[in-house]
Amino acid sequence: MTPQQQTRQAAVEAAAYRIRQHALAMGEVQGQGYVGQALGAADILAAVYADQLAFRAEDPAWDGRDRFLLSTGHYAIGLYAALAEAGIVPVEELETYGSDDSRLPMSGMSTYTPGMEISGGSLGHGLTIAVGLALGLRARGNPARIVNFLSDGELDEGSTWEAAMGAAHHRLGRIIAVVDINALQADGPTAGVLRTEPVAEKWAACGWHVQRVDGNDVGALLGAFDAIAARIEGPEAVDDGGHGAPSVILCDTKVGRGVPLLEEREKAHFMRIEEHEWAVCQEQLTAGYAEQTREKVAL
Ligand SMILES: Cc1ncc(C[n+]2csc(CCOP(=O)(O)OP(=O)(O)O)c2C)c(N)n1
Ligand SMILES: [Mg+2]
Repeated sequence: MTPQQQTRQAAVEAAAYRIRQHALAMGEVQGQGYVGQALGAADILAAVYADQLAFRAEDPAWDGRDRFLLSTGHYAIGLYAALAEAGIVPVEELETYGSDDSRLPMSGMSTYTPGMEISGGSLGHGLTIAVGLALGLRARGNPARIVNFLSDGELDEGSTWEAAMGAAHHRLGRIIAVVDINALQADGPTAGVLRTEPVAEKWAACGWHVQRVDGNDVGALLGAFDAIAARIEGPEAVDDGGHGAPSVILCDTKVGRGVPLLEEREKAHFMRIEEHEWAVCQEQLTAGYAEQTREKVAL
């Protein structure tokens, strides 16, 4: 790894750590919530917001911004943490998460929160919106990219696959789907709810450029985004004014990642965490990050 790559990766890892800290702090206000998903997806959100997306913190509606669509409304806690890290939502506001009159409701609402592009509580709609948005942006000559964050549960939805076929058919090369495969859904393990594997082959059959990575490995995530950027913008680019195969990054992640106490929870979809456990969670998170940083220095 070059020193530049090291610096870049360390910056994203630091952002992921702060996103996890924020998510735990928000969860503590309510005593419960979708904390496991936020911790699991923190590395993806950090790679997106600290490294990939073009945005203006002071002008979230700037027309040149890349669009980040959170299909999974219940992951909003993770996105609020990332928006705070990005400077779009004030850090002090995070403690209002889930309270009456807060701009940060438990399920993501585009009309409430700056930087929240869509309301995503009804699963399986993010990619359909991405298709319409990509067609509209291309028609207007706007080269913005659209990153749609999906969960593995959303692969149970027919609308997701209709949109996947539509994106490939219309050659919407500026769409990047990022799927958080945490192997979990509300009713239990994904493998038991509906067998969606082999997932990579399904996306490929729909006409997508497919990569599958460890979604808790920042280096692997950045590599996957770089490969997509090369396809869209580099000297070898196959993207012709926004016409190309759309890209998907399948991210295998661990619910509760970074906090061993939560990684082992059985009822992980909606976690209830005892009052005395929150401090333990923050301590475990900090200890893990310190360890990770020390290992990097030793290498
Ligand atoms: C269309 C639709 N069907 C059902 C639900 C109810 N629901 C809420 S979360 C969830 C689990 C979906 O799987 P996933 O997003 O992978 O869950 P997680 O990884 O967060 O546990 C379900 C079925 C919903 N919100 N929308
Ligand atoms: Mg899931």
